[in-house]
Amino acid sequence: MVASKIKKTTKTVKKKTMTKPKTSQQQRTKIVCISHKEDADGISSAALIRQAFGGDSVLVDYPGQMEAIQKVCADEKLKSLYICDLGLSKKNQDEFVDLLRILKKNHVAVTYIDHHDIDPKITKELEKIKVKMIHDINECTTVQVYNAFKSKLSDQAPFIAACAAITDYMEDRPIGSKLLQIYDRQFALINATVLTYNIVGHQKDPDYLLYLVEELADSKFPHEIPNTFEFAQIQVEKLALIIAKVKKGMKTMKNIGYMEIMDSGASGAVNFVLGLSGKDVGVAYKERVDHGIYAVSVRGSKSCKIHLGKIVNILATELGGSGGGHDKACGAVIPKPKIQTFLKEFNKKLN
Ligand SMILES: [Mn+2]
Repeated sequence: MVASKIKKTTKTVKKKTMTKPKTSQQQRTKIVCISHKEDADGISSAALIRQAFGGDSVLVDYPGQMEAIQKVCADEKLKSLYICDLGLSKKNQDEFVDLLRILKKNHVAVTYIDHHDIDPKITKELEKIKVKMIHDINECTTVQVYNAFKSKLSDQAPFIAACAAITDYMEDRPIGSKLLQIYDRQFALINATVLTYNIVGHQKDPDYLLYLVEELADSKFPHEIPNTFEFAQIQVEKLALIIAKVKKGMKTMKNIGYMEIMDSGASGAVNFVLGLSGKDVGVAYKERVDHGIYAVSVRGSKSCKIHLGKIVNILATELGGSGGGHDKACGAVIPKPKIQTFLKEFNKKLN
């Protein structure tokens, strides 16, 4: 359903750009950053882009990613677009290239900054149409944003980048570790964690997420934003309840621990599923009633040697969904009736 909706919009966009007279470059004034809304790396990337270039922030999750990009691309005032921390999958990568190709034809400047696994064929195509690519799988997105645009950023920016690196488990990478070294480790850890809990706990409050982006863009530290610690404390208490629920409701197959989550985010529970199952791979999934799909979170233990993001990308696409991400942390969107097949097949592929 989602796919057909998106296709329809693609057609309208193409039609518009072909039949209407081209908007001249002078009329294009808008700067927009589309970024990932579910974690500190996405929110912080949006904040640093805003600090460096101003403009509007559009925050999306994976199920809503293409629809949002569609909508922004159709804006005839768009002058410059930044896309941050949004990995591509087999399902959407071709459409993504097509959309950016239309933008480039209309002389919109496009910068794609990310660190998720990407099909080399897609990298080539994006470079061919002159999308500015900042892509390194070894540093989180915010660290790459900082590194590319530091001359336009404040003294607080490396701290925000270090916090994002921590929450993406990438604070041991060459640039990320240097940024973390500037600060006291505990000071960075508590700020990163408080920021993350405020983001996770406000997923259904888009205005608050935008407010966070604005505050961080305004050079505030997470601890300086009112009530963040109090809110984080409430989230910690909720997580403690999730631990008890995971202990009760988690199931296992040979290679995975898995659980359907009803009343919290799947990504908040998945690490407990991984840890408490004793397996090398944990899966948590939550129904998105409005879309008829499951949002799936997958995590691998340190001893897991398989690139989970690549497997999930292929399997999810085979099942009519989409997915992908990192070697030990990735996600998928799976059509509701296919979730059991997904679990069984995923378990098999891990043999
Ligand atoms: Mn990230």
